[in-house]
Amino acid sequence: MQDLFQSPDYYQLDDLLTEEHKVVRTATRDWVKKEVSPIIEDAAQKAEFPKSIIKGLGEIGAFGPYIPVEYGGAGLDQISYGLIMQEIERGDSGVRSTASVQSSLVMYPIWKYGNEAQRKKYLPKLATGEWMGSFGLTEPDHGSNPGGMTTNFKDKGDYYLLNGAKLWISNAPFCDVAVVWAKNEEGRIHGLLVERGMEGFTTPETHNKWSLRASATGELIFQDVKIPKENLLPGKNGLGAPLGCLDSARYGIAWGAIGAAMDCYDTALRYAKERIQFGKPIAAYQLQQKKLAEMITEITKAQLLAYRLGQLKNENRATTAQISMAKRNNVDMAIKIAREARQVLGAMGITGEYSIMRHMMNLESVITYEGTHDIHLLITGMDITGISAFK
Ligand code: TGC
Ligand code: FAD
Repeated sequence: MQDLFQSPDYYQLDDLLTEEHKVVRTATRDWVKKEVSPIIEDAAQKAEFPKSIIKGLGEIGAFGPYIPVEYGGAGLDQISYGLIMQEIERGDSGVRSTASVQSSLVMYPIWKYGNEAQRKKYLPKLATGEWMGSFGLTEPDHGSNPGGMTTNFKDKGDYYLLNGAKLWISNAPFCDVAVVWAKNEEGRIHGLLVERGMEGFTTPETHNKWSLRASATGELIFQDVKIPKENLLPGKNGLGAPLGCLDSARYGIAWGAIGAAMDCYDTALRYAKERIQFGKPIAAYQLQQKKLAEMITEITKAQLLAYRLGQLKNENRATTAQISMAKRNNVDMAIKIAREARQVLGAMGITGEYSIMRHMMNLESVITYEGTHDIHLLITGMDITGISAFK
């Protein structure tokens, strides 16, 4: 499938970007066209994560874009990070998932909550993709309510003994290290670095997904796993520690979803101008123009939201609730555009000849993970009323 993507910029937002932002975006876009677009449909059809792209993701700076250079990261600002996520998700949400997890859910907690020895041991290897990471928060009985987790560890003097299970974990089947959130004997949540090869640690893959098929999802199972004491993240504990990582990943998704939406819009626009019915291109009919005009309007609004959030992130002023609003709005926008774009293509829209159906199915995961659509609405509700409606 030839990748003819042309990025929409209806409000000339490029004027707001620095030269560095544009260079980073172009490099990522070119890489996605060359390395992701030609193989992704096949990978998704076969439900295989394309491991061959890991090295390239490291080379373009997609692993730890904002992590300082001294630890192997790219040392970029938050808008560059967002643009990288946008361009990768333009190719596929599953590939963006791999980059999000590695950057914001594995490298970020090691950088923010780890000690210097942990930073030096893990971050450079994670930045190149030599090591891959996963993030274990969700459990079979605790999804939206991670504070109820039962995975636990006991202090055995020389080591910690870890027991429990995590479910729905991106990258789990092949991860070299997992950042695992578990309760100590007092019920306080801590982060532990669990390495592949530790006795009692297994990572079975979850099969039969209709969504995010080019991303590997699995379980993290701990049966009396002995964790060296130096593998505990010392810098922060309590539920706020994993939730702090989610702020960073959700921010990346707010940008990423725009990429998926842009790809669906661009595909539908091109198709509508070429497809002739009743003697005219279907783009000439008002019903199709309404779809396309609404798509570009929603994409433009989402771009503005993400850009402003990026500015606030750069100034360390973005709140959890602002990030929730952008994640929720932009993923919802993308999924609606995917559904409309699919219809513009008629029967062709359901085939793997075009990316739309793959995006549409992927976005069903994106609207659920990192906090569901409902949970983000409740976060906004709590922020504006001061009253929690979760419990
Ligand atoms: P609540 O009582 O509100 O808060 C507990 C403690 O956490 C603090 N806190 C935060 N700290 C830092 N950053 C944040 N964003 C924070 N939000 C809250 C809070 O101040 C409190 O601190 P303290 O010291 O008073 O204890 O917690 P709650 O139990 O009522 O839950 C709130 C809720 C529902 C919003 C939260 O649990 C939530 O966000 N649930 C959704 C779960 C979720 O998003 N899971 C994602 C799993 S990872 C994933 O999906 C990866 S997919 C990756 C991919 O493939 O791309
Ligand atoms: P539930 O929490 O059971 O929710 C079910 C429904 O109830 C939802 O519609 C929800 O909105 C609603 N609901 C729940 N509570 C309330 C409430 N208080 N008020 C109103 N409605 C409510 N997790 C990780 O830790 N690491 C990962 O890498 C990871 N990767 C994932 C990859 C994929 C492909 C998927 C699908 C999920 C992944 N997750 C991961 C898990 C994801 O974060 C959870 O699925 C998500 O947080 C929701 O949890 P749940 O599926 O248990 O749904």
